[in-house]
Amino acid sequence: MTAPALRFGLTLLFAATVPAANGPNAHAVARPVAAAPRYDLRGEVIALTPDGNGLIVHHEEIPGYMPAMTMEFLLQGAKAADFREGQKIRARMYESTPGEFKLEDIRTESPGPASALKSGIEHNALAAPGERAPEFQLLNQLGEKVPLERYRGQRIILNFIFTRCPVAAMCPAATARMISLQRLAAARNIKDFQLLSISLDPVHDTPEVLRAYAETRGVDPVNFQFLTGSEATVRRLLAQFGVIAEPSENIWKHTLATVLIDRDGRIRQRVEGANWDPEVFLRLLP
Ligand SMILES: [Cu+2]
Repeated sequence: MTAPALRFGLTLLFAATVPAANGPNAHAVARPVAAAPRYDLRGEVIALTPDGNGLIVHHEEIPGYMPAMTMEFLLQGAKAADFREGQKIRARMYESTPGEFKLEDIRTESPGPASALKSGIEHNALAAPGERAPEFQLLNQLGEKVPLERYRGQRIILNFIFTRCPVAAMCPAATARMISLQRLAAARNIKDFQLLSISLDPVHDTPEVLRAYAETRGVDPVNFQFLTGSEATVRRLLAQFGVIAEPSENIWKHTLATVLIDRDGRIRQRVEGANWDPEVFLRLLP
């Protein structure tokens, strides 16, 4: 392990294990914010955090301090709402309290080459409400073939996730919202709809992996399927739905979107990110 990686690992360890400022590592907790060293950061906004107070940023290596990674930041002197998925930023980052990182002096980079994340969203025509949802055939978590036509006449709420997602505010939050949507709908006796979560990491997310993921989270399989398929099929669907997933450090950096497909196969509603209110969809499922 290199020295910078070791140092960062220890920082996170302290954050997880030191409960109060009077512990054995009190020097780290009590360190004044003003004294925290600042580091220049370049990265790309992947999403706003679900609470709207921060950004999930995929940043480049910060030499001597931290390897490239995707992580959450609070903001100093800026609001998350000022930023968009896919924006390239430069900022100064610091550890405001152990394990909590902030960005200040954030500048969005001048036009330059268009970000793949941003241009992919903007140039996708099929993802918009009113458009016809693309056809597909995938496998569910039981290994059964699931053609989209199976659900013609029902409403479908569809998103893309991957089971290894390490960013709590991304796929885990999106899946938690899908589950709460399923439970709220059941409590209100709303029927004739399907929740579909397609893996954007199909090589890893086999039906068996998806089944374990669903069961661990208590998903009722009656109307919530996790789907996977060939790499080519999934990449095509991602493009057609305007969701971007790029390989990064053996996982995926990606955007999130959730769409409601109506009984006639047209996209009725689309919400970006993981931070959506289940009521946005429930009120369209009478
Ligand atoms: Cu994710």
